[in-house]
Parts: sequence; C-alpha cells; structure tokens
Amino acid sequence: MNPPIFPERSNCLVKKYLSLEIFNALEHQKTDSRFTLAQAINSGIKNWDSSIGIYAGDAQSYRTFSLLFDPIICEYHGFSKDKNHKPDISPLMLPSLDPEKKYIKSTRVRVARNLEGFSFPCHISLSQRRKLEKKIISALDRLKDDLKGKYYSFEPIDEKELKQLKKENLWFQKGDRFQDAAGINSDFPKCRGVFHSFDKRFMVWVNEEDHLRVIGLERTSDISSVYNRLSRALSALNQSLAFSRDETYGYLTSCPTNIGTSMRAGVHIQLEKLEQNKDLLHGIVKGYNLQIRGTGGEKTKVENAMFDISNRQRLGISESKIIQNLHAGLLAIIKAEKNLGTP
Ligand code: CIR
Repeated sequence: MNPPIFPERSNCLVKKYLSLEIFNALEHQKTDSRFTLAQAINSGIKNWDSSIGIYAGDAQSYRTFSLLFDPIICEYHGFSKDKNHKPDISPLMLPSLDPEKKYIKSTRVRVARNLEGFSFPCHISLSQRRKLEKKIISALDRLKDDLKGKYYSFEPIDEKELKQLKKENLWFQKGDRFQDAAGINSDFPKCRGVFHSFDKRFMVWVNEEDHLRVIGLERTSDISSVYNRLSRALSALNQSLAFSRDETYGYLTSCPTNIGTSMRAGVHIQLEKLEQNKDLLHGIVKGYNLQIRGTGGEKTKVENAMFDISNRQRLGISESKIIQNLHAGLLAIIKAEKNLGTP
C-alpha cells in the first residue's frame, strides 16, 4: 500500500493525522484478527469528503492503530487519554418537557454495543455474523415484561412484515457509501434484523454499523421515560452478553465518533419561529453542547421546520449527564420559541 493522497479540498481527519511517519509505523501492523491500516482507512480513501474516514475492525484496532485513532478521537471528542470517562446509566426523573406535544413530536435514545470476542461489522465473516446473530437473539428472547417482543430477521423476511416495519420506521437500511467502503455492508441482508418490543417503545438493530444498536423511542417528550427503559434493557441484556469496553475510551464502536457512552439522545422538534431565527437557535444549541441534524438524520436537510436535536458529546461525559444536558437545552429552546410568538 502507498501512502494515501487526498485532494486538497478534503477535510478528512485521516488526511490531517496520517503523517508519513505514522503511516510507516502502522502500515504493516495487524490486530489478532488480522485487521490492517488499509482496511481501517479504506472508507476515507474512497470517500475523500468523509469527516473522519476511519473505522475499527475490532476492539484491538483502537490500540494497534492508536497513533492514528488517538489524535482523531482527541479532535472529534475534545478528549485526551489523561481525562476520565466514567459511565453512569442510573435512572432519572425529569419533568416532561412538552406534554401537549406542541413542539416535540418524538424522543429517541440509542446506544451502540459490540460483543467481546467477535470482530466488528466491517471485519466479520459470514459464519461469525451468524453465530453472533444467534447469540443476540437468544439474549433478546430472555427479555421480560414491557421489553418482551419479536425479532424480524431480514433474510428471509415476509414482505408484508417488511412493509409494516418500513411504515413504522422500525427497520434499518443497507449502510451508506461510507459504511459500504468500510466493509460494513458485506453479505447484507444476511444475519441482519430488528427486534422490537410489543409496545414498540424499545428496539434493537442487529448487525448494522455495530453488533447492536439498542434504542428507546416514544412519540412523547418524556426523555426520562425513554432513557430509563433503555437503561433497564441494557442491564438485562448485559446479563447474557459481554459488551466490548475500554477503561479509557468506554464502549468501543465501529466508528470512533461513537465511543464512550455511544449514546445519541435526541428529539424531533418543530420550531417554526426559531427556523426564521437560526442564529438564536444555533447559539442555544452551542451553549448546551447539542447538535442539529436534518429531519431524516445524519447528512439530511431540515424539512417543515422539524429539527433533529441531540447531544454532541459522547465521551468524557456520563449517560445520565447527557440526558440532563439535553433536557436543560430543550427547555431553553422551547422557551425561546415561545418568546418569539408560538403560543
Ligand atoms: C465520515 O467520516 O464522514 C463517515 N465515516 C461518517 C462519520 C460518522 N458521523 C459523523 O461524523 N457525525
């Protein structure tokens, strides 16, 4: 492999931090599962417009290629190894933000988990993916009470069931070009599927960008209810599944943007007045360390003043603190929207 050449206009973090010296030091390194630098940065090389451009093929990648991962993580998360990342996923009781549903249409909290002893999705064989899926299904089968539900495998899938899952937004699609170049789509849709509880307030994606994406969702603004359910589900799943975790970097994920809590907690919120006052909205969002994404999620546009607002920080902050920050930020946003005239 030759040192990669990125176009001048590329702002990819791999381009910024992969010096010739680091390239030479890492070029021939391999993790125990034989994941290489070339595989890790293939997504960034094929997509020079990547913001990050690197994926981990297994937990060990973060150590084997630390000369490259560490500065990228430091810039993206503002977190260096001398800082502390302490988890705290204890339950919270926060007042509902918008019981009349004037602004907040839905709340979603997700975390990513990968299992110890398996390569991550961009570097896993079909037989290992199959073994992993079985292990996850059997853990999901043991969930009790309101977490009980059904697993829908993507292959084979009943067309009627698939239509319904799509309609209710309870499924996931094949990864985008960034994930594709990383290898995450290999053998799709084999060994992929979604589980949802019978009340549809809890969902698990299996073998998407991470082994599990564990998701709580409600068509309400009750952030603590969504978060507390997710926290219960994670404790229950952790009784039969060992999650890949690092003392410094927290939960380890395919994309380094997700490590730490691996949590994205957010709402869909309609802000007709603030849409006309974007500077004010951006100011509040920045003050609470939140992030605005498009109506359809990452790399999409805001439609009909429906914003997706979620936490920006995932590493060096606890899960419960993320939820408290989001709650405080959304209170401030709703207050500003009301002050501008929405009754
Ligand atoms: C990229 O580097 O742009 C893609 N691999 C996606 C990174 C994940 N998300 C993000 O930056 N918010």
